[in-house]
Amino acid sequence: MEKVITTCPYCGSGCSYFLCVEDGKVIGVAPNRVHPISKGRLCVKGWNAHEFVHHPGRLTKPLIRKGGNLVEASWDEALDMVANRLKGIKEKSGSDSIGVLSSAKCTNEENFVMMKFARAVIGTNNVDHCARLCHASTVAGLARAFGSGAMTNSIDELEHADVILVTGSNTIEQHPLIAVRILKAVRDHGAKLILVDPRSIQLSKFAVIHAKHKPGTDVAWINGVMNVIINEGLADEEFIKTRTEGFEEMKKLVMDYTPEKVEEITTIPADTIREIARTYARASAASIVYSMGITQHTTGTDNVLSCANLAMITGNVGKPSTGVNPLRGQNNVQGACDLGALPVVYSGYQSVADENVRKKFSEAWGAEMPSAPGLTVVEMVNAAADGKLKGLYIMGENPMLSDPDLSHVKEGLEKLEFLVVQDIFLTETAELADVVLPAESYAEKTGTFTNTERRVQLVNKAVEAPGEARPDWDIVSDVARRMGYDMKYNSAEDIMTEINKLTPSYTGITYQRIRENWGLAWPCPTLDHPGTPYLHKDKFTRGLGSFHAVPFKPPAEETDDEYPFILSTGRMLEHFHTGTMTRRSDTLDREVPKGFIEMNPKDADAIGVRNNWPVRVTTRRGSVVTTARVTDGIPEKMLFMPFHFREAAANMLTNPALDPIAKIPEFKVCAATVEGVQ
Ligand SMILES: Nc1nc2c(c(=O)[nH]1)N[C@H]1C(S)=C(S)[C@@H](COP(=O)(O)OP(=O)(O)OC[C@H]3O[C@@H](n4cnc5c(=O)[nH]c(N)nc54)[C@H](O)[C@@H]3O)O[C@H]1N2
Ligand SMILES: Nc1nc2c(c(=O)[nH]1)N[C@H]1C(S)=C(S)[C@@H](COP(=O)(O)OP(=O)(O)OC[C@H]3O[C@@H](n4cnc5c(=O)[nH]c(N)nc54)[C@H](O)[C@@H]3O)O[C@H]1N2
Ligand code: SF4
Ligand SMILES: [Mo]
Repeated sequence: MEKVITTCPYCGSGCSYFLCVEDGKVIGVAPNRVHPISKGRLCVKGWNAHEFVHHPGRLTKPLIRKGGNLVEASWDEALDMVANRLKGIKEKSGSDSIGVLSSAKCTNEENFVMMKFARAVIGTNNVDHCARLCHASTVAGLARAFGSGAMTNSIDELEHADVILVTGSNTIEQHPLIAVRILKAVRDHGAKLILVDPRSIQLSKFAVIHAKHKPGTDVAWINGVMNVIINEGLADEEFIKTRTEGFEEMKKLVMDYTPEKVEEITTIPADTIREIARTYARASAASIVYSMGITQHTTGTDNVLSCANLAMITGNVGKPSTGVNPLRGQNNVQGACDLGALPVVYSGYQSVADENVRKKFSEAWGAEMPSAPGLTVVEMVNAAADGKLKGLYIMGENPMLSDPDLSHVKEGLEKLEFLVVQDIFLTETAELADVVLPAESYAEKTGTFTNTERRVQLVNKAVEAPGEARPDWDIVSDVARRMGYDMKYNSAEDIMTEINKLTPSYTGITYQRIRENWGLAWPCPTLDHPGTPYLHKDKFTRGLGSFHAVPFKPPAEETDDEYPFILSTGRMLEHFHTGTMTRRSDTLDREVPKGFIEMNPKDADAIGVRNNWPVRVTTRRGSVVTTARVTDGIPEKMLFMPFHFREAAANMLTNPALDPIAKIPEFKVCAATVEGVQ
């Protein structure tokens, strides 16, 4: 048996393991005991990350639509069709009538090639990916507050914090191997865990304080906590004076948010607000950890700015075991952002608005660079529905289950003149495509993923691809060549060499170095630079840290008599996103074979429903039948539904309202009603 070292394709923790290969098949996973994050452990998805690889549903040949059906075609026929149709749309309706969705499941090299394809070949900045649905508000908020939109500290450091404030992150289920570190801090080093989450989650058991608030009221509780910190003299005056700006204006606003007023908005008792303030502010090193409960709101950017305010007011930034730590979700969402699969930046966050940057890329790539900012994910869907976007190339995303308000998404995708989907399975989105291109999975190709702490790690080819599937970078470059642009790479490493040249923060990150070191964290500007485990040490990336006065605003949709429940959506341990991989893994599918909605026993009683009975959930967008999971872990008048299950798709229900700055949809709050089904 051969063992090939690689990086997990599921979450952003970035665990490493060996794929065990026998007779050309991956037959299991073996732990990597010396890896700095996983340290020989994995979660249930990592242990079973070989199972979907040889699933009979893998795409093995290109498909093209003929007479309404998708039928097998040769690569030549399919790629010529993609190139000709995209070229035709570009000539007739202009470059900006085409969009590209890149992928946080794909490698850094593939994201780089895809964003180059959008800009140099199509001539548009319409390139985005699922980070928009995830941490767009983190990127916008932390860039404003600190100058850089990434996790400020490393995973290792969590272990040595005195206080860890977790909010809107179900860490044990969604970032299990990061949660291991939080629990280690609590159990082995006496750290205090403060949890602010509307639901009971597995972390609740370990928290000294668990404040359950009304979803969508995060700005209010954070302002309340800062009100107490200021009034009780717990602020770090020295840090505020020397390292930050904008404090006085923020202080003025925060003075209105007394604990009593905050209790009315959030339902968190005033005394609990005081306790959170004292515990957090008195720590010598306090870390904030957050995820989608903070970001997926129309006030997502405000929520992130509030977290940054709280860290700065107590001087908890730029030191070990402190900081604001957004846990990035997908295996390579950090990398897809770093490599410029975003509508306003090239790789390394170099702005498309900057003439010098455009000139640099234009010279490197021999093509004119577009300067207008591109469309974001939900904007592309809207533009398609309005008939303005005519062609869409989707690599490794499944918006027909992951975008808000699916009826609208379907309308948009069906209206496109041409849709091409490149995936490893025939997804709900691929079913609507004109051409489907079969890609290699992580087990079949080489490249790099960048995890949530900015650590760039290798993915190594373990087995041959099924049928005629090809690596994503190779497919995209082939389309480029067929459109008359000379894009040729011999390997993923070849692409990394170009990334090194054009991306200052990745310049020192070579395959040879990351093979030796279990990865390197960017910024890594030179070949002998050791990488950067924590940011903003003596100086914020933007110079001074910036406080923002953030007033509380309610969610876009509030409850009323017709829709009296707050519906929140999210995830669970055993499944990942739209289920394309986990629902095709026997072990995981057996654990949780179908969808459900969590509801409080009192609410279940009121509509005459028991655990496991069918219920219909309805919002202004649509209706879905699923199964009630009755639990007192969720407060009354709140519902929680995972979005993994196509037959009970949560996004039939969600509100596509966007945060005005980050354009992230409000997946975490909408108004709903629920009834029993006979
Ligand atoms: N098993 C598994 N792991 C995953 C994923 C997966 O699909 N499955 N997806 C990955 C990805 S891409 C991501 S982005 C991460 C997401 O990871 P998380 O953000 O941890 O997961 P979610 O379930 O979306 O929501 C997190 C928590 O937010 C809480 N919440 C709901 N509303 C609010 C609110 O208004 N305020 C606050 N403060 N909290 C609220 C919920 O109760 C929930 O506990 O997980 C990654 N890891
Ligand atoms: N209601 C609700 N909706 C949500 C969220 C929520 O909390 N609530 N969360 C949002 C968040 S945070 C995220 S990140 C998004 C995720 O949204 P998506 O990214 O659309 O969801 P995934 O299921 O991860 O889609 C990844 C696709 O890539 C394919 N794939 C895997 N490996 C490869 C590869 O190597 N090459 C190619 N070409 N394809 C590959 C998979 O089969 C799958 O179809 O969902 C968002 N949607
Ligand atoms: S914690 Fe995340 S990276 Fe680690 S094994 Fe589980 S899914 Fe994979
Ligand atoms: Mo995500």
